[in-house]
Amino acid sequence: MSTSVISLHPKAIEFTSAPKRMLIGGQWVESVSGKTFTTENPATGEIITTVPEGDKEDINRAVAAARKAFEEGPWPKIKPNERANLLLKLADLVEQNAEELAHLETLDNGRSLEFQLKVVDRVVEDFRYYAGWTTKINGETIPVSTPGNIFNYTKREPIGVCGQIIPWNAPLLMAAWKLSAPLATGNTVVLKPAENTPLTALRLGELIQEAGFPDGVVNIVTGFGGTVGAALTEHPDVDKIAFTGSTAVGKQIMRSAAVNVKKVSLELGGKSAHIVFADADYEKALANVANAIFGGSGQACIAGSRLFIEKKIYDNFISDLAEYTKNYKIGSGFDHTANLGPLISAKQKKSVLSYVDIGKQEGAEMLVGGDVTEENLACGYYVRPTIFANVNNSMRIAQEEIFGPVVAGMPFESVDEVIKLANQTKYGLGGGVNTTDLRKAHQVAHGIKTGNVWVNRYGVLDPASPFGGYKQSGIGREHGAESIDMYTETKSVWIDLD
Ligand code: TXE
Repeated sequence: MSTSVISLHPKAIEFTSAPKRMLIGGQWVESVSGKTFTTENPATGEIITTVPEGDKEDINRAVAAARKAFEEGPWPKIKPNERANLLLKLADLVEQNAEELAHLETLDNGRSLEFQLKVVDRVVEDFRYYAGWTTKINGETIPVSTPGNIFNYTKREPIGVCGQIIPWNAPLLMAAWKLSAPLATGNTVVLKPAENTPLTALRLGELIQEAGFPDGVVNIVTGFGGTVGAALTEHPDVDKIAFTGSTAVGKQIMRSAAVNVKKVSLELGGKSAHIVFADADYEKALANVANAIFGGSGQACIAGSRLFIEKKIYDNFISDLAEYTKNYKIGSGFDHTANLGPLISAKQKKSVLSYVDIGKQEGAEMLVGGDVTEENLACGYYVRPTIFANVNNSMRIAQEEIFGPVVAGMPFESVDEVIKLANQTKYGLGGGVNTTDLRKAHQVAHGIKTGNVWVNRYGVLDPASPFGGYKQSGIGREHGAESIDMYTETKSVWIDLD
């Protein structure tokens, strides 16, 4: 092993040394069936530990615990400032255990330790931000024109039991997003982590208990999407489902949620356009473009996977991008000299490489990339940063979410043309513009149909600013005040003062 590789944190070793259990009604339990499955390190293919394989019966128990906590436990009587204190305590505990959480995340998900440490900071921010909201969820008094002496006001009330299904590409961050706002607004939760990356959610469960959340307020059920995920979505006693994952599963969830007209919010896939104008700061744009697609090996819903470069600089820019990334060091997230980590699984690697083949068959030109050849990386799930030139916007590699380090480069000549090209997709999650011309920046920002647009710095996020997608990239917005709306019902109260 090279000396640049950081050793696993002792607390992460301890956490993974025993088979894990899941959290239901304040107890750490095995699955009802007793079945387990394994989670593996994508950098090596090695098994990390075993996790309970939940099923319908486990979901029934978790939903019952969440319902009880919502209706009868101390939770409904807890004052808003006490909810804030619990969230603040949790934030402190996450901060105190940042190293361990980051190590567990790199181990389970593959992305670099340096990145995961920054993610933990964002998780802390998220809990603190929504702790602040608990005491500010006001209703309104409404001057109605109804005949008589009527006083009308509104109240914001929690929805009830929320089923929160999260993916593997940002497991801890997504767990935080799916817990902070619903808990701040007084809901109870059943959280289902992705089967590939259950570890940080389970550790977070321990911290939730340590913070003092009442039993049943947060339940965590591990298992597969087709069983645990489907059971949660179909459950008649779940009031809301929030899901982050593929558009295909998002559609299925909408159908299943119809059983009892659950509230549904979805954050789905993307095929975001990243635009480079000739007037952009060239070096900064190169780094920005590379980071937007190769960060996390392209496994980001907002990945800047369609690259539009102004024709005047197209040839130079795309070949410089190829040069820039050719020397990326591929390696484990624990190797602090590596620039690009593994994909999540053998299945994901196969799928990404199949798109590389599709791109070639479609007639696009692969400038760099493809499979790794180094023997020491053979057991992990690595794919090189892959850059395609001569892409047509209607090709599959320009239209389908690859979720890997593959970018499709295309030239454009005018602002109107690039806005049109950027919008030719079923998705609408992110988009980026690199320019020093404020006018062009605003024109593109207004013209593209996406939930987020970044000018000169791709992918920045903050808990105060809404995040979500247009078109088939989703329904609803997480973060900011929009999440408060999403996790509350509005009640209108009418009082006849006569
Ligand atoms: O996602 P799934 P997968 C996209 C990306 C990727 C593709 C496949 O394009 O290549 O999806 O990844 C749970 N009912 N994104 O197969 O299946 C599942 O257990 C209820 C984009 O891993 O959508 C996991 O917890 N739940 C995305 C979660 O859904 C179900 C992030 C996501 O898994 C379910 C991940 C079902 N029937 C993948 N089936 C993003 N927007 O960031 C699965 N799940």
